[in-house]
Amino acid sequence: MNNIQATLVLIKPDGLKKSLTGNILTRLSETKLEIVAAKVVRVSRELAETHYCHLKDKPFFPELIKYVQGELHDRKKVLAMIYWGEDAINKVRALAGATNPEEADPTTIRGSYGRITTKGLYENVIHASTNEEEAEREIKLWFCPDEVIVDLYPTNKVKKELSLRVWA
Ligand code: IDP
Ligand code: MG
Repeated sequence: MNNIQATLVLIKPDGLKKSLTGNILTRLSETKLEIVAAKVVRVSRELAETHYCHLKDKPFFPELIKYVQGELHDRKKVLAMIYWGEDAINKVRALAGATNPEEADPTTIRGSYGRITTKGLYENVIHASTNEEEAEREIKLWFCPDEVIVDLYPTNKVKKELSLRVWA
């Protein structure tokens, strides 16, 4: 009981291109989890490759990197969010459905909206962390501590001389 977790959710470029953001957020709201961070991200190659580093030896890796960077959908962005609350990781994974959209239960997000491309890539509209270790790695990769409204992991304070862009 009381297994409070955080999980990274990405609405991938196909989800954005298909105008599924509203539907997906509505589905995710069934979990009663809280959104504690959200932003639109233009995904660099480095971010894409680091996020999917566990798949770097797979034949579909180059296509996967293009996919998450939005090069297959002319939508060079993803919506990145952190969902937080009781059993967040499994709750979101259950709603997302299986990795292969053809094997995913048709009532899940991937089962409803995903497809397999002619090149064999699973376009499955959403990413969700699979376990606590992966969630921590991914959240730290996609978000800085100050972008999250709750304290998830220990932080350090560093003094840096920064050159920031501000509104003119
Ligand atoms: P997950 O997204 O369900 O956690 P992962 O194994 O982490 O699945 O794979 C990351 C992404 O790579 C998947 O969401 C999907 O877009 C793609 N992918 C995974 N396995 C395959 C495959 O066997 N063929 C084609 N694409 C795949
Ligand atoms: Mg995964």
